[in-house]
Amino acid sequence: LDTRPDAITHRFPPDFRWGTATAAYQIEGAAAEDGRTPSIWDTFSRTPGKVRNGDTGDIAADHYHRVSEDIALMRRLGVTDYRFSIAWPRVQPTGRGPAVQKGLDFYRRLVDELLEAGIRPVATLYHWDLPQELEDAGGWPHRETAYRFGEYAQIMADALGDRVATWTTLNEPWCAAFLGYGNGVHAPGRTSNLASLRAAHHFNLGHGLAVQALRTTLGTRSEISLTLNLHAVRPDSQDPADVDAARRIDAVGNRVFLDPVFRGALPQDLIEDTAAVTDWAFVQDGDLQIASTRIDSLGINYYSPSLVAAVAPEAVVPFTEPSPWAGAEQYVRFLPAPGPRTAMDWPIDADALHELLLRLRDDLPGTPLVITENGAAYDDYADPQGEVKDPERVAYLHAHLAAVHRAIEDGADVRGYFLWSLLDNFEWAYGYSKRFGIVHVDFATQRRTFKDSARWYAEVIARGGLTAE
Ligand code: GBH
Repeated sequence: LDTRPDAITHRFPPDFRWGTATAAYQIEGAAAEDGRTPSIWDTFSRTPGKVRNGDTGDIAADHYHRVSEDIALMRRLGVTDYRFSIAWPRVQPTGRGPAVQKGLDFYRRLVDELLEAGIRPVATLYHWDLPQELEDAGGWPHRETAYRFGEYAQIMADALGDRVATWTTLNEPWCAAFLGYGNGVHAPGRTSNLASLRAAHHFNLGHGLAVQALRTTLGTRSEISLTLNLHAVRPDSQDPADVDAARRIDAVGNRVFLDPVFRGALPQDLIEDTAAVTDWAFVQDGDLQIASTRIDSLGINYYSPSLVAAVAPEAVVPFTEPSPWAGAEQYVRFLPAPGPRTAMDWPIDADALHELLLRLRDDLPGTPLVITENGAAYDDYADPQGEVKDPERVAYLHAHLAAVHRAIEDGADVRGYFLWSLLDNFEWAYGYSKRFGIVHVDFATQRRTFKDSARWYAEVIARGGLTAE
């Protein structure tokens, strides 16, 4: 390990937070243990045709039974922080009423063991696993769900309090609202533009109610945050029509959450773009004020950019396919970005992350930023010595960390980086066919093996920065 100062080409601030990230449904397994009831993802994955190869999260990486082993992996990595999510149906199986002790105990033990290991717990309350009973009662398009979420946040604030360093309310409400209720690629698999917009609003409201519960209970003793998957959207040309196509995606992909949360208002252009879908009458007086309850930082998940162009005016026809872009879909074409791609077929573009961070530096002055997810799926392979090689992942991570470093130099207040993911896991609609881990998981034996990228990340953390490559 070369720790000579002059070997380091990109040195991060000394208090920079280095983490890995996971989510409950993707790693825990134990789907019916200790009182846990089905979430919308259990129902969805058990519905034939929804998830590749019929995979489910029933066992996943069996993390529920391997907490100590997985924390030992993080010790070897040397991470300062660990971002995990809490499965709502473990804690409150019907989404209402008192908590289940055994569910709380699991997360208490996780948090205690992290603290003993000197790793800061960063907990997300909602990474997409809504209790099925709440979906049956109407799900996120239904206003009540936001209030149930606020109550669940209160339960968790009371149970774990400030032993959790950072509380994140929601992970990627865009995916949950627009892939879950818009194009139906994610649970619960509903396909309605109106439902997706109603869901988006109730995520904003539920987020605000959760922030209020956390803040009232914890004051400033924990950091309170929200994680968005912001779309780094680029117009194909500077033609005003293409620029306007990018504006539409920015409105329904990014500002639909950013504006309520940071400005207490819906974007005016989004209201106009979606006029044929809704008049937004489901937004009640005071909702946007609740949504904008002050938070301490913004989490950003970034993987790849989108390249868009305008549909020629004479070609604009009513759109009939299910879409996650309510009100924009008939006006916008998504183009394949040039250049290399990951195993997800997502284009690789670290400059787009740098641009996104500078945009947030300018749009949200005074808001600390944290990269709460970044990483890549690749098919890694074992060499004859059994070492798991993943050079493309190392190259991806190096390029993106260098982009974060450049953004910090340019004045973006980026406080930390969480690598997605600690472990190979259940990759949603792709099941186990895509591997994002820096630790390989053999799902037949649950054996964990460091990939080269894990060794590389441990060196980056130990050095506090990147070397030339
Ligand atoms: C994250 O989702 C999740 O938080 C995490 O659980 C997951 O495992 C990980 O990333 C890897 O997928 O939808 O047409 O705009 C990221 C989901 C994927 C959403 C890329 C935006 C861009 C194509 N993002 N997607 S589009």
